[in-house]
Amino acid sequence: MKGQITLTMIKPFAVKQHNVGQILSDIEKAGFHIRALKMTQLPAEKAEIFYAEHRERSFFPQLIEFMSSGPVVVAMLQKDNAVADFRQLIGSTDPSEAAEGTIRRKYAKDKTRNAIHGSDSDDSAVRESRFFFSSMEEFVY
Ligand code: RTP
Ligand code: MG
Repeated sequence: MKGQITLTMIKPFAVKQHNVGQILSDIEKAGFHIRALKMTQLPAEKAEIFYAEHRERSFFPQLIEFMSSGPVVVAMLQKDNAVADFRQLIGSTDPSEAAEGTIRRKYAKDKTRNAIHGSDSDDSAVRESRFFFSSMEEFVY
């Protein structure tokens, strides 16, 4: 399974803009199988754990405030070469630098309100998937 999994979150701004359906559609059309899916809201303490690697960065407080500001839609996705292919589908962190047709180019507002998260490695994908989902919430169909 490792190498075939990535974890995504549709971030609060995109959820509030009612872009969940279109973003999930883009993801499925790009060949990703939705293995698990839920809507939830992260308390700040949980967002701090999820983004712990950025704890020392200047943007960390802003990131945590934003990520806990409203509901997120979380999905565990399956595809060959999932992590790299998904980061290509979503585009650069800063949407003004994201390629035409990418999810961030289409739905993001700025570097904080950048619409969507994608795991940065296979190890992160497994850790992040376990953070949100139990094995009973995971499906191959
Ligand atoms: P993500 O983890 O959310 O998928 O984003 P990413 O890999 O493209 O970017 P990462 O370096 O992991 O940063 C996590 C989130 O922090 C915010 N950020 N702000 N102001 C800044 O310079 C800055 N740098 C990063 C972004 O919202 C980014 O998604
Ligand atoms: Mg990241």
